[in-house]
Amino acid sequence: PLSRSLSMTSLSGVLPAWEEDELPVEDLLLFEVAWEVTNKVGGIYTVIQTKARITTDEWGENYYMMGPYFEHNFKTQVEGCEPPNPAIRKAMDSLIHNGCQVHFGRWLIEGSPYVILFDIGSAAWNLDRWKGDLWDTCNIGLPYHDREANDSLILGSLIAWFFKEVSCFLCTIDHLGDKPNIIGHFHEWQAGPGLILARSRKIPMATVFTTHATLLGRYLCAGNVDFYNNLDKVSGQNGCSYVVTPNGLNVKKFSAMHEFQNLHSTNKVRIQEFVRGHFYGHLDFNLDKTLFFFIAGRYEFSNKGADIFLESLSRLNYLLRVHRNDMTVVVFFIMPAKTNNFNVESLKGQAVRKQLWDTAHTVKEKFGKKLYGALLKGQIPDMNSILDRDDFTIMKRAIYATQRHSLPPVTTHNMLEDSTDPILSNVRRIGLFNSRNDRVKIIFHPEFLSSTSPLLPMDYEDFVRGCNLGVFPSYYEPWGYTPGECTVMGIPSVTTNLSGFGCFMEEHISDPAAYGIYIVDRRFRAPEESCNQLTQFMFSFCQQSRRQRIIQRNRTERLSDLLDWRYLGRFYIHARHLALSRAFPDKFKMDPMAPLRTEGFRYPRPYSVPPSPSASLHSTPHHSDVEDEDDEPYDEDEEAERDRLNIKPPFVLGAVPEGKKK
Ligand code: G6P
Ligand code: 1S3
Repeated sequence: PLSRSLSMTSLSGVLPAWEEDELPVEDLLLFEVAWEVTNKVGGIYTVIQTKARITTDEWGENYYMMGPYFEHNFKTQVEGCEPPNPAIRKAMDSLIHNGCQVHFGRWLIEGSPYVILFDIGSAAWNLDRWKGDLWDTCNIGLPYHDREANDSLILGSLIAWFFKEVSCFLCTIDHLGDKPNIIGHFHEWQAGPGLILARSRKIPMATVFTTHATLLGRYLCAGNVDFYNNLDKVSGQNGCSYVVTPNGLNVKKFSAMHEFQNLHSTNKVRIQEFVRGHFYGHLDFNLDKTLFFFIAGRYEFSNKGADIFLESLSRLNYLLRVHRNDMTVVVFFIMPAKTNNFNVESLKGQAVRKQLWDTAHTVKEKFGKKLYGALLKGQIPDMNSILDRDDFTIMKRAIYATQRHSLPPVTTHNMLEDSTDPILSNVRRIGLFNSRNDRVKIIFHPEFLSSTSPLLPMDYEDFVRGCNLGVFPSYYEPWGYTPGECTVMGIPSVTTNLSGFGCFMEEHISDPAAYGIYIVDRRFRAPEESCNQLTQFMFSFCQQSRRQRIIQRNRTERLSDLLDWRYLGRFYIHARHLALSRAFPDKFKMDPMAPLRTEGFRYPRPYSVPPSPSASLHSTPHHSDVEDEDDEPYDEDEEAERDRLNIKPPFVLGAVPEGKKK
């Protein structure tokens, strides 16, 4: 049989199971088009790359990704091979025969999907003609010098041409109307011309367009349109249907809770080492009572909420001081800006730390040998003479090297636009200069992290694991991967109800803060109130004991199933069903009574959190000021099991090829 029942059981036993008839993928070809296929620019790359595994699992050899060809990307990420499908070989040959370069291979990521990559440069000589075509068919004109728009038209024209060839070839082998149907799924405006041209040329295929709202959304939202609340009215005269497709991740589950907790611990030690160097000579705070917060992403100061974050940090600093709280918060800003390499002071800090370490090691070795020698003779060594004059000299020299006459720097790099940089300007305004009295310290690392850095040699994932809280109070964020990445690693984070992620979590979790998802209300509150709310979240976080943080991390990690593509992939499946039922209504029917419904499913408040809202702010079963308190028996697995039994959610989906219903 071409169709069998697809039963997506819940991953953890908590999430809703899902029953539906599978599409006859043997009779279909799925092409997904994006500028970021094998080409990392931003979040769309993460969508495409992490989703590949579940899509290839479902579609096997009938799934192809398409995008632009860049020699370096191809050489480093793709294994070239022959297309297994004759229709694709034929279509590629036709383009190649006409002077355009097309490359085929397997993308070396999980799932190893096939990729078809089009060389924009090789086809650029057609640009004027293709601009004319676009104008003639849909009255869309492109500005002469707009390189991005021109490239997207060339890619789109090549792709529409390719689809035309594939569909012609399929017609030639069609006997009894059994040729495979094509689905083209286009991501974001750069892939848009391909969709427009394919539709205007009436190529028989089902089409899906996903906006990640990087540009289209920004323009729509910039006007006076309440975009997200009026999606159904924005669809235009052709009557598109829409599905909101939350972004997932490829979740790596550990078999035991303590494994990801250990990763937090080991990576935190690495961050502590860096901090020891950065604050040399000013290390008058207890690293065991220091929390690491961070914000990371594209440097869009107010869109990403760095503005309200800084303001809230200034208030947090005040609160920690007046309450005589003994916690220190070191906050990292990881946002790339124009720089001229690391600054001397930051590099010197790490050199000084290393020198102190080497000195301690040398003295320890000598000390150890003398101690060992004495014990062999059956003696306890004289502690007053076990270290000699030379030992004291090298120790004193090392300590002298730690003297500094300036405060630990706020930024790790030489900034090219130091005086106008928005983060630095605001740091100057609020006066958070890493002085001794400040309980909140700032480190601005204006470059993405890398494990090969001489300063902070950690990749982003390890860094996130070592931190205590990610803070992403975005103002404009269609989805926002950063808090989701924290969640799947079991690290609590702050998000907002103006981000897709925040809205999704708000919808599906009864007490998000208890699970380590703090959602700042930037939609219905004035900026001043949002700022206070963010300050309060951070201050409450600082008041938790270590044990409470550990419990909260366990809960955060438990949400990761909700963000796994194995669960969220169903929204993409739904979109494809919908497109097929629109393009080929005789063959694919969509059951109107069975739309995809997500409402109704919610993670309940954790079993151990008292029902009062104020108590849940602390997100903890037993609030305490004592670090490492461990006197109350507490069974986290038991809590997880109770939560699981507490949930009975429904999930339905429909779009079933005619005659193939069960
Ligand atoms: C993990 C480790 C513990 C460590 C803790 C630190 O849970 O398993 O050994 O004490 O992290 O947590 P903290 O919230 O203080 O960084
Ligand atoms: C967009 O990238 P951005 O940072 O311009 O697409 C991402 C992937 O869908 C999304 O996570 C993000 O919110 C969007 O804004």
